[in-house]
Amino acid sequence: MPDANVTLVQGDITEQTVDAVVNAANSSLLGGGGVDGAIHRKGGPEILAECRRLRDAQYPEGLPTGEAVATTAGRLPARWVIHTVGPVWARSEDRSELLASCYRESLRAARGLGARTVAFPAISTGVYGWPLDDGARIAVATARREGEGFDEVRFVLFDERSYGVFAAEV
Ligand code: AR6
Repeated sequence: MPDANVTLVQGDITEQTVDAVVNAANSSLLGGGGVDGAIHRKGGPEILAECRRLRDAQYPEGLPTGEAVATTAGRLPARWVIHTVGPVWARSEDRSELLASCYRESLRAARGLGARTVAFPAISTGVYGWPLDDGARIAVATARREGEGFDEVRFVLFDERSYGVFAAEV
């Protein structure tokens, strides 16, 4: 089976000209720091308004960890933002399947929208504390396995260190 076209860039997820960018959100869908803060700041209030509507209509208890849902991308150069909730890292419990699920469900949502190109940040590796090397391994393996049919599945790494760790997996 041919691998998906998995690529890497060092940069800012909010500047990617792709069909869909993925947001490392939290279950409230109401914004936060890191990638989430940057996406809402640059994308403008339309994204938050749609998140609120989705939350009220479909996720009154919040979006569960490992699931994904799409909104407009507002003023970002992408067409859609796909919000997914990564697991918080825990030493006592293996939550790898939930992290893989974020990538898989985001790609499924992207496919449903007709997206051909998708950009991901390194989900859970910031505020949620996931070790970067393990997060990179799960991210790349899942994108390869689940990304068939996309023109490009791009990982966008904010700094040189995370770029280097992902590069070792690709
Ligand atoms: N573009 C690309 N990558 C970025 C950017 C950016 N603009 N900003 C940070 N990163 P995080 P999480 C990297 O914390 O760990 C929020 O408050 C960052 O260096 O954004 O899934 C949410 O609301 C790190 O490697 O996401 C949640 O509460 C990676 O993106 C919580 O944080 C992910 O870091 C989610 O935590």
